Amino acid sequence: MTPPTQPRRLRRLAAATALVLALSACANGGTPASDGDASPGTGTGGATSDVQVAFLPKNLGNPYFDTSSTGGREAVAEIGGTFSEVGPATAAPDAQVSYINTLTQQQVDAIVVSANDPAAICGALNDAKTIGIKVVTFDSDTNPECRDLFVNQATAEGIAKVQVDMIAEQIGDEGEIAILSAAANATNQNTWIEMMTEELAASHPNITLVETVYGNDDDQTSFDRTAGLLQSHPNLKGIVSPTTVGIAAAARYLSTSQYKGQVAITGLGTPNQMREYVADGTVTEFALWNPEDLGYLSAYAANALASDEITGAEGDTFTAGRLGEFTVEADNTVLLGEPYRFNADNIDDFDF
Ligand code: RAM
Repeated sequence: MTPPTQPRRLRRLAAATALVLALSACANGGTPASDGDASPGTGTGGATSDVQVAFLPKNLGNPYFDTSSTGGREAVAEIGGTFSEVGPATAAPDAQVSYINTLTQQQVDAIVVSANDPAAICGALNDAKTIGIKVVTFDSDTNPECRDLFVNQATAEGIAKVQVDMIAEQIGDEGEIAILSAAANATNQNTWIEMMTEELAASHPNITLVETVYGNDDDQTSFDRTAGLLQSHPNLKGIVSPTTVGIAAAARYLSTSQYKGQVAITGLGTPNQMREYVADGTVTEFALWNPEDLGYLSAYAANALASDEITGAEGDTFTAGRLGEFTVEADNTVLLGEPYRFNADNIDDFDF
């Protein structure tokens, strides 16, 4: 990493020294897989900077986060900074704490994190903020006071509604459904589930949500939970999985089972993971946004904060390279767009 020569780093040096000494006794997070310094950028998002941006997904090994990191890496290269990614193996509530502590010791300029729990990482993030590190949540938020900005992939209402609409269409708007979620504490899935439940009650009186189970964004656990749902609920007509890991595991289970074509599976998935199950008729339609754009936007937001271009206040504007200009909305939130539906007619137009 480059030596701390920028004014923002000098400003926080004294505070950092004390905190880093304290943290060094307890931190055992991984060393980031740094890309090293990129050449000064040619991005369209404004001035170049040597910003150090660290991405911290819910867990490693999830193609969704591999894609968001691809976007983050692209943006940081355009800016001329240094990109790194670290993360835990499992999506447990406090599994990210040690990684945040290590990033704080290393005095990166910004941490871009998808939270496994709204509160469990707040202490570590507050330590980072104390020494001037900017904190951007993306994909799955913390409590608002723990970060400077949340980059939201789409409105929670929109994400909930598209999933309810799809399952209603696929089961003829009646019968039993279940939800296969990610980790039980995940901020994003829990927000969407709450809104899906409200939307079902308000607009789909003949659909009954019989159970919600948690696959922890782990492929095997999600596969086993799918089997359990089908055994426990013989009249099940559909499963909604608001996680790319869950929907792919459930589709894989269904595709070789007696339930293929009988029990619908929809929710949020990546086209590359779902392609074979759309092709073989297991899956009719699912939705998502572009995770690469989400990571790209999040990295530009992190740089805008770290370079003091914005503070993250409502009404602040910044340019995110090829995605153009964004305005910070209420609750220090930046919105990427709206969810998009994928089906046999369009899935081959996408590669992520
Ligand atoms: C999984 C993760 C992520 C979520 C997507 C839809 O990859 O749980 O947080 O946004 O699914």
